[in-house]
Amino acid sequence: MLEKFDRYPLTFGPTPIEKLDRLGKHLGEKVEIYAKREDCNSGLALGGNKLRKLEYIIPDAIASNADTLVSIGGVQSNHTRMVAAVAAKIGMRCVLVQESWVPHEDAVYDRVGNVLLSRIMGAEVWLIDEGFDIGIRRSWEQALDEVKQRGGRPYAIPAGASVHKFGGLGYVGFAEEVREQEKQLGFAFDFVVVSTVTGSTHAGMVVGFANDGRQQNVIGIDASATPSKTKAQVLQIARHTAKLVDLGTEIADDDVVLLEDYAYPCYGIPSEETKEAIRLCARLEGIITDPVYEGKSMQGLIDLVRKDFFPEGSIVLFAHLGGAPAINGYSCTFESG
Ligand code: 5PA
Repeated sequence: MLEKFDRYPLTFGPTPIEKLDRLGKHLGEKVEIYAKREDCNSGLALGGNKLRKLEYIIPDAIASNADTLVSIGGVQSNHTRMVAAVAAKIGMRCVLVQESWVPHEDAVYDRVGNVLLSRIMGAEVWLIDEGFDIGIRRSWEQALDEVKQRGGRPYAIPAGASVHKFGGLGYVGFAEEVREQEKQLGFAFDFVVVSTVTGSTHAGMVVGFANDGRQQNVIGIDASATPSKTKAQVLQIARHTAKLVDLGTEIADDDVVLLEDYAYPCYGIPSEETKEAIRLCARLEGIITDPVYEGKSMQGLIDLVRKDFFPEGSIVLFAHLGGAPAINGYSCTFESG
C-alpha cells in the first residue's frame, strides 16, 4: 500500500516479535501474548514509534529545502527526542517546544531522560509553561515564526507527527509487516493492543489492518485522558490516510476502538495499577514500560486478559512503542522499586 511514497530509512528493518511466556502463564494461560518490539527499532537515540512515521515525513522535509525541524511535545516527549535524533542524522537544525503537559514531582524532571538526550543531540529546547493538549499549539507556531525571523527555513512537524499529511503512513507499514511476519510464524494475531495519544500510530494500524478486515481488532488504550478528542483525531487521520493509500473502503466510526479506562488520573501520571503493570512486566519479562504510554497499555492488556475481554485461546500482540527514557523523570515514583 506504500510503494508510491518516498521513504527515508531510519530504522533497522522489521521489528522482532517475541512471546511473553511468563506474563501469559502468570495471567492463567487464557491467551497467548506476544510483543512487537518497536522500542528496539533503530540505533537512533533509543528508537521508538515516531521513527516509522518520520520515515515518510523526512523526504518531504528534505524536498522542501528546510534547514530546521520544529516540533512540539511535553517536557518528557519521546517524539521530540526522535525529531532531535533525525535532525542530527540528516544534518538539519532542530527547535523543540516542550510544554508542561504533566504535573510532575521529580525535581530533575526537566533535566533527565528524553529532554537530556535532545539537548545532547544539539536541539534548541524551549520549555513553555502550558498544559496538555494534542491540538495545534500557539507556542509551536511562534517557534516556526521565530526560526523564519532568524533567517532559517523551518519544517513543521506537529505533536507526535500525527496530523502531518503523511503521519499515518508509517503504521500502515506496521500492519503490512505484521502480515508478512504472520506468514513466517504460521498463525495470525487475533488482537493488537496499542497505546494511543495523538493518534497516528493507531490510525495507521486501523488503515493497514482494514486491508484484511481486522481494523476493529486493534485495541487502542487511551493514555491522553482526553479520549473524545483523541478518538476524533484517530478517525480523522485514519480517513485521510485511507484516501492517501487508496484503501478503497470507508473507515467507520466504530472501526476505531479506544478504551478509556486506563488513562487516569491524567496524562503522564501513573495510577497505582499502572505502576503495578510496569513492575509486573519488568519482573516477569525484563521489559521496561514507561508511566506515560506503554505502562498504561500494559495495564490495559493485563486487565483485559483478567476480565476475559479476549476469547480464550486468542493470540494477542502488544505493540511496544518505546518510551523507556522517560522513566528517569519518575525516580520518586519508583524509589522503592
Ligand atoms: C507515544 C506518543 P500516538 O501519539 O501516535 O498516539 O502514540 C502514542 C505513544 N507510546 C505511545 C509512546 C512511547 C509514545 O511516545 N508520544 C508523544 C510524545 O510527544 O512523545 C506524542 C505524544
